[in-house]
Amino acid sequence: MSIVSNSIINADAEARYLSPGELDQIKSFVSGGQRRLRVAQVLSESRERIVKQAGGQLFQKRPDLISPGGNAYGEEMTATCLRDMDYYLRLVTYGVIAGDVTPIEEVGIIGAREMYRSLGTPLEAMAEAVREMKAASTSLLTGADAEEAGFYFDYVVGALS
Ligand SMILES: CCC1=C(C)/C(=C/C2=NC(=C\c3[nH]c(/C=C4\NC(=O)[C@H](C)[C@H]4CC)c(C)c3CCC(=O)O)/C(CCC(=O)O)=C2C)NC1=O
Repeated sequence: MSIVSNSIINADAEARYLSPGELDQIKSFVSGGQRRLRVAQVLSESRERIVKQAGGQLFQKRPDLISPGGNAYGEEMTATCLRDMDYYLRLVTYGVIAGDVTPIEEVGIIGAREMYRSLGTPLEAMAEAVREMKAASTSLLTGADAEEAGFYFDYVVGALS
């Protein structure tokens, strides 16, 4: 789940102390802690704005999605679509905090492609939605913070593509 718990589980399985290499990795995880917390906080606090802005961009590029016959057509379906975007934004904040994609993968990626296929939700449009959230988010962050968040958005885009 995170480098700390993984290292401890691995070390304890062999009843040994953490190795210098593991301690180095944990040191770098800890020293990036302030940044990860800051990024997750910005994303959490701005979630409504990010989803709204990204949703607007998505439907402008893909009006077919909210037109009759589109997967997100109608008030209820559009709301479900925006809800899914919020789900992925939330999972991105988990990844940022953990410094690891595993929490995103376990909750939102495994089985997701099959699920969306069965719902008739176009995967490439779902990936585009996440790309738009990345754009909306990284405009609220600077430099290394934007890069940190960008890594997790890119992971979701790649995994849904
Ligand atoms: C946290 C992990 C998690 C995920 C990821 C998740 C996704 C998820 N999205 C769903 C539906 C849906 N998802 C969408 C999303 C979209 N349609 C589009 O055209 C767009 C491309 C896109 C928005 C960007 C829509 C429209 C539905 C409803 C489809 C339907 O009921 O026919 C459903 C079916 C059940 C329901 O309606 O709630 C699930 C399970 N649920 C979870 O618990």
